[in-house]
Amino acid sequence: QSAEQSTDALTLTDGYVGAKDTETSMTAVFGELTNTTDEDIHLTRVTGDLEGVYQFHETVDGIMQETEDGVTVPANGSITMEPGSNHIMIMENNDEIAAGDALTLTLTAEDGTTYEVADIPVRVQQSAHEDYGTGDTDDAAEHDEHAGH
Ligand SMILES: [Cu+2]
Repeated sequence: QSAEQSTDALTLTDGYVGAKDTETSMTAVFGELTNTTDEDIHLTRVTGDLEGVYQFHETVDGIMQETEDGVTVPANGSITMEPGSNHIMIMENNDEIAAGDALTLTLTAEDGTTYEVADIPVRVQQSAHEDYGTGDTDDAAEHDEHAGH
């Protein structure tokens, strides 16, 4: 009666969590999520052992948003989560998440099966997750600064 738990069906390759300090309340999880089974896995829920609210996100026209219906990892296939594209968002976290820390994710499928992905390392990212977008705001700010001279 309790949901089946599987650890081998879904694997995360090159997975990492973006490091952050206490000034930022959000970060994200990236990597290649691979389905080793012969059936699609439709994930509808994600939680983790670091504090926060977890969501599946996608990026549409440079703006990230929660996906409407979780994420489907195709049978014997994979999805790539990377900055500027799909990712698992961690929000409302006010702790420092630093290199050396690790995250365990619990992914829950539509049918109730849970998949645990343990020991995802925290890594300092080259460019901040929230940097992508149109860049319009940055440009405007820069222009204003120059206008003052
Ligand atoms: Cu996001």
